[in-house]
Amino acid sequence: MNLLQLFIDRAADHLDQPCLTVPASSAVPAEQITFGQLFDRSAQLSGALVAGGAAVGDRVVAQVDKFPDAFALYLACLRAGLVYVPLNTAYTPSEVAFFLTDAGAHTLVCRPGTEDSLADAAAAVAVVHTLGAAHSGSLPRRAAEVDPFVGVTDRSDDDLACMLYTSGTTGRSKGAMLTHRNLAANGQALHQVWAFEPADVLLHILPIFHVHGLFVALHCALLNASEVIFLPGFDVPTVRRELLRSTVMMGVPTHYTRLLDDPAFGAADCANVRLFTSGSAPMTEQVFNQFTERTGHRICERYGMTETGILTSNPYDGERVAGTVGYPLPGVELKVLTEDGTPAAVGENGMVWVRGEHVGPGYWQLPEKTAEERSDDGFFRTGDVGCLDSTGRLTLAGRAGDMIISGGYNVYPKEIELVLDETPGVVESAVVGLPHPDFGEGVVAFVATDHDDTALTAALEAACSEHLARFKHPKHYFFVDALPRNAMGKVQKAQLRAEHAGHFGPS
Ligand code: MCA
Repeated sequence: MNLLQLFIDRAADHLDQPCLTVPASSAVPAEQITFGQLFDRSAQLSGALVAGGAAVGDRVVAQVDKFPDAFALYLACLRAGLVYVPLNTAYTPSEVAFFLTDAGAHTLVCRPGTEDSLADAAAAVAVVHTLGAAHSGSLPRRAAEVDPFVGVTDRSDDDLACMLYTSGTTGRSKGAMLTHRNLAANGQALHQVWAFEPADVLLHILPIFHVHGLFVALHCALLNASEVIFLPGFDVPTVRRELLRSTVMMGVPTHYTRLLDDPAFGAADCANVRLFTSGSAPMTEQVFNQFTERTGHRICERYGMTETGILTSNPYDGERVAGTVGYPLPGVELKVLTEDGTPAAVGENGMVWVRGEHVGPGYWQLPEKTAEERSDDGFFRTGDVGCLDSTGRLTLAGRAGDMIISGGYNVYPKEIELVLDETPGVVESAVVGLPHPDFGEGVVAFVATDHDDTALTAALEAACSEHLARFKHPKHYFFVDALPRNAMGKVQKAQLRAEHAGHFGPS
């Protein structure tokens, strides 16, 4: 079944009710649209995409800001059976070029004003449209000229709905494929375990180009026909103001840290809230406990991945334990295996494997990589290490690889090292994450060189600006004569992390 049909069915009795409310702010105009208007808008944008020649199964890549039309664009793709591929707005033209080519995209939808900088990248696609706030851009203009696409294209559960790129351990990003079934199953499971209620109002503070903001948050709201307060970004005064009439907020740990940094933030701000959830990065027990002390709320930490959606959650009606990510969602089979493939004992760390309807079919056009991370009986190797307690509650201990999570964004050191190593004067580099009070982990680079530090810093920053989204840029460079290596010749990243753990101050 097409996922959009599920949303339309759930909202059938609520078409006149507010769906997305954008409060007045400096970033985007105030706006409110109902469920009926959202679905109509998706039909109009769908009409424009199809008029441009996009056909069922074609990939539509979007790099757009956050406003109601941007969400309608996602639904427009579902409607016409197109595969929606959202991109982080921080990605540079060279990163976008890779995604367009790799996805074999038919259409690019970008921000008004970015067409020129994306012109080279866009040579790979048949159609380029722009989409901006307040219905600006060529896509809305085209939509006004053509007939809306009012039907909902038949899709089987196993057809692709979306593809989201995750950076790779090899430095090459992979398109994680997600089907209509994967998204429907995950949305319904979360809607159930987080006990959505008719009067819920969701405060939406996340970007809508990742699983967390686009699927976890918005699918729950759509399945519940709930109003969403749709903030273009995160700033503490606006969030405090809008929390007053919200019942649910989903965030990453950085959001909670920033709220706690405001000494005036407290229980009165949260009087109407029934649920705070956190994910995308580990939350420290300190932040969890401080939040409880200040507000009386125990944040519900949960765990997921782009490839799988959300896998586990602390209970809604049971004990939410700091530092744990709770129990598998309905429909998720989860096991922890030791290195020799046998089940880990209670409390023993091992690799987390998962299976179920939420788990996507693999990586776009990478059958070998897909097979590498899957067992013969269909379990997906998450790459996360953790242990189960005697009740089946999961605690994560870390990742098998050296991925960094900065403010909820995954950053793969290899991708950055490849850029740094290309810079003249660099012998080699090692990128690691160090504890950071705001972002959880902050990206830093150790650069082996005999060149002048100042000139080299400028060259490295220039190289990063050209090739990498800003959140991936090292926030500090350490220049060294040589990188520490073990007897096998492997760079000792753990040693670098330990020696410089206090660099960004207490975390
Ligand atoms: C912004 N900057 C960052 C980050 N975000 N640097 C490192 N890590 C970051 N996450 C930098 C910018 O480049 C800029 O640098 C400066 O900080 C200020 O930028 P601004 O846009 O104002 O940042 P912000 O609005 O303060 O953003 C912080 C944020 C944002 C709100 C925490 O990063 C965010 O929305 N994170 C959520 C990510 C998320 O949704 N992840 C879900 C992935 P400069 O000043 O040098 O120019 S989905 C997932 O992981 C799975 C499935 C799951 O389980 O959820």
